Amino acid sequence: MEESNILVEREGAVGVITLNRPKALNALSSALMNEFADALETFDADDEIRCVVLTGNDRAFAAGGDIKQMSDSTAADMVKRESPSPWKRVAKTRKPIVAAVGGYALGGGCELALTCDMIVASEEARFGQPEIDLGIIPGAGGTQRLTHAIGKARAMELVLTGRRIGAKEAFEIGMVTKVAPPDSYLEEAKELARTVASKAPLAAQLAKDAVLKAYEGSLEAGLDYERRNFLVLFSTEDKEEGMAAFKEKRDPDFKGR
Ligand code: DAK
Repeated sequence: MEESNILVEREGAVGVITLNRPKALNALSSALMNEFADALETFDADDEIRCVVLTGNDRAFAAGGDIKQMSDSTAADMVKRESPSPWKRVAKTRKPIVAAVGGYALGGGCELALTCDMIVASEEARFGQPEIDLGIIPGAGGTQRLTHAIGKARAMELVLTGRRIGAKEAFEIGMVTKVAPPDSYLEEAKELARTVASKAPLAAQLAKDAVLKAYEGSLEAGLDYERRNFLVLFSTEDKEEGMAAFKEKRDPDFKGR
């Protein structure tokens, strides 16, 4: 039987979702994203669950969108996979979500962590937006949420160079809430979730809603704009070259076509 892409557990009022494609470093295939969005919506509708923890494993929270799936995808395939968009469904969750990031949170993995409401990172966590090395750009909020979180100067550098940063730097620039030792980051994320879960549930949901409103007016338009640019790049030769190079474990030779 095929293993599930996610694991779902309940720990009292805290729902825990674990990304479960360890061999692919939790690459976010469309199947995984749809299962994750379904699980999150189920928790969101469940009065007994008051806060959610999203995690991966110690090597990878998620190393990004599934490059092997995307390398064969045209812009049309990508548009179809976005109707409806699992990413938008995740962003619409009313209950607070804590990301517990153990290892790599790259590309879509970094964007997924940024879509959560707080990030507890292991000292070993690595964040980055390396899409530029594949001939594409972030397509799930990396140009928008990251810029809101850390400012234009730093976001621009990370998005244009693909540089990976460690947990300490991510904390210092305001990307993550808290850094914890590798053997306790998950427990600390759960502890944070239990604290949130002990508060008045409606107040917690409306507090989240109000904090997000601090930038959401322009965020929605920004996310749509980013998604369009992202999808357009799926019709370029550079995207074919960048993703082929990843699969063949070599450096890409971009031609600007
Ligand atoms: N996709 C598919 N497979 C991946 C993967 C990925 N993102 N990342 C790693 N893997 C696979 C590797 O191919 C390898 O598989 P095998 O060769 O064993 O079959 C296995 O996981 C272990 O990886 P490595 O052998 O590469 O492990 P290393 O420790 O040497 O390196 C690494 C770890 C994380 C540095 C490296 O794997 C890496 O650079 N991974 C790619 C990181 C990346 O470029 N991420 C960005 C992907 S683009 C969307 C919006 C957004 C997105 C998608 C859709 N919509 C709005 C529709 C997101 C796009 C992206 O994230």
